[in-house]
Amino acid sequence: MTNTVFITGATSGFGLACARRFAREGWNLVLSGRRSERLAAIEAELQPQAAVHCVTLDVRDRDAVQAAVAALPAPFNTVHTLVNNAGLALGTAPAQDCDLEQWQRMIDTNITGLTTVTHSLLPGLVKRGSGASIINIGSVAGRWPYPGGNVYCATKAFVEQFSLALRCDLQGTGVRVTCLAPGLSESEFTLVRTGGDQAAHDRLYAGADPIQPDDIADTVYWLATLPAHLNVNALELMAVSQSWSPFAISRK
Ligand code: NDP
Ligand code: 8X3
Repeated sequence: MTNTVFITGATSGFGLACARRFAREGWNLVLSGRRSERLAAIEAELQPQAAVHCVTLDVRDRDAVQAAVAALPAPFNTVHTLVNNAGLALGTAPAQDCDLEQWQRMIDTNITGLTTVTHSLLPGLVKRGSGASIINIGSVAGRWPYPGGNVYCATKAFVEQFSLALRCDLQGTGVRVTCLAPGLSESEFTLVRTGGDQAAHDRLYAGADPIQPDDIADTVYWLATLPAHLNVNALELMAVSQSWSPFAISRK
């Protein structure tokens, strides 16, 4: 039977690269995101290689997520791999200057959305059993705090601990869970974070040879196709150009 992958946030960046990678391998694809015109174009692009089912979906909308999963037609209703990728950062200001609305949107998307999608697909994944996978896109931001990261960092820390705790509950089912935590990667992420500031995007990635979406897609595909007895619990990826800085110390 051909395997099916369900990818959230498939309209750009990592999610789109994953869609292309799994399509190349002939998997059935369930692709979701809010921008339906992009989904339609991606469906047209990938359909020659794979069966594609697109769902215009805001992961923050619990009813819509549950309805979309319940309405998956065959063969898309036997999901083997869930890639929980939809997410965003908003703003880079210190916490004391942040907009509460932006904090709420990050929590609603990166935490509530990810858990809602997971909850909806879990019964089917457990039925699939051995070899089924949940691949959650965390971030180095979930492990390493940085100025202006505040709520974004915290949402990604949630993703990692939720992934590990899920493994405990899925003990004996054969379902695997991985938190994949990338660092600096070039996508629409910085445009979204800065409200469309192309200069900020260009500055951040200039000369840094950052991770590319295809690097993440290759890693996600590798995780999904590991032998069924192996689970990568957490995997952190950085561009060689990125590492850590010393602690900040303010002095009197
Ligand atoms: P992009 O902005 O390129 O892609 C984000 C995707 O998420 C889009 O497809 C977008 O689709 C989707 N999305 C956002 N909000 C929602 C929503 N409410 N409902 C459904 N889909 C949504 O960024 P990346 O590819 O870089 O980001 C993918 C994931 O990787 C995110 O979780 C991000 O936090 C994480 N990450 C990114 C890193 C980076 O440096 N780029 C590094 C580490 C982790 P649409 O707008 O159509 O809904
Ligand atoms: C995105 C990576 O370092 O910009 O999760 O927060 S970072």
